[in-house]
Amino acid sequence: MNIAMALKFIMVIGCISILSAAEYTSSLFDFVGFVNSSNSFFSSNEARNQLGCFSACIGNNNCYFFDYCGNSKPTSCFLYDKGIHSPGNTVYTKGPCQRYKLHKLCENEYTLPCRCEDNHGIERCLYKYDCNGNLVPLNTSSYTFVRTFSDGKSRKLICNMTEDNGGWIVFQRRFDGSTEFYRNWTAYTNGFGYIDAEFYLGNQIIFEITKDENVELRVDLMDKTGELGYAKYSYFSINGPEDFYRLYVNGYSGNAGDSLARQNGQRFTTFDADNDLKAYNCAVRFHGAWWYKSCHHSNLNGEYGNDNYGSGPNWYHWRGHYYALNSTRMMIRIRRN
Ligand SMILES: [Ca+2]
Repeated sequence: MNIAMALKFIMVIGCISILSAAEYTSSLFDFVGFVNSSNSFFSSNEARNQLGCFSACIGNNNCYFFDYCGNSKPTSCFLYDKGIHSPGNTVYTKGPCQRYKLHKLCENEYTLPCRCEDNHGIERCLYKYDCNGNLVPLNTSSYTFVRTFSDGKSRKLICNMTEDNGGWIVFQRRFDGSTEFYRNWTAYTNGFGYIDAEFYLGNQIIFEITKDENVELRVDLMDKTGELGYAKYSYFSINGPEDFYRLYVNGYSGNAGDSLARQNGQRFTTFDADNDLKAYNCAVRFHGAWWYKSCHHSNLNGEYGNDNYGSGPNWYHWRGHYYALNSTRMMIRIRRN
């Protein structure tokens, strides 16, 4: 074994020691299904167990799939690449082998976890993006940072590094009702509140952060019993002030329901700036400030603790219009791939 090989071996083993076998299955590999192993593999090993097979695949830079055949004697492990040695697609509910597929490469995908890569002797395994686009270790904590915007003011921003692989800039947060959210157009343009308490970052700030980027949105909710819900959108943008910060979202996923669909394509309205489609001002009627249409399925800037129809911080598809949520958080992430 030469020195380069020895180093690589040590790095691979180092990577493996971080996770248990079970964690490997869920974090580094997707279970594809049961198969009859095909003969297109490029490498085969005797593997005493699944972990041995995981390790064999991780340790081989060409491996993207493997079949672990626990019933054959000796138990064996077949490795496949992404090219001519790719496995077939026939998957059964039962079969002699279990097929696993490796997740995407970290260099190409912002979504982690990722494969261990030996890049000119530098291990690039188990990194994630922070809010400034830097690759940082997976265990990096949330942090605050300062950025200056077009109004000349510096603002402290929260980078959430723990939720959903991190890299999220938080732009709205409520959890105790200590900050007044019934505010005018100027307040919602420039932001208000305190970064370590409740706040709204400001539509102009959100616009400036996101205008030249591909951005996703995450909305986190907590009800009165502490139950958590979320809604994630793979596409988020808002227009500039000339179009009253009109909202566009798409690509919903989550467990709280899509309560922004109705607000999609709408302009922002505050009590002193009626840009909604209703004869009256929806911000006044529902004590908030939002991308109202006529009027809303969500109202996260509504009055804290107000359970009257549509008036509290509502997320209609989760807890309805007569339910003020205890906590809300909205955050954006720039897609790095
Ligand atoms: Ca109106």
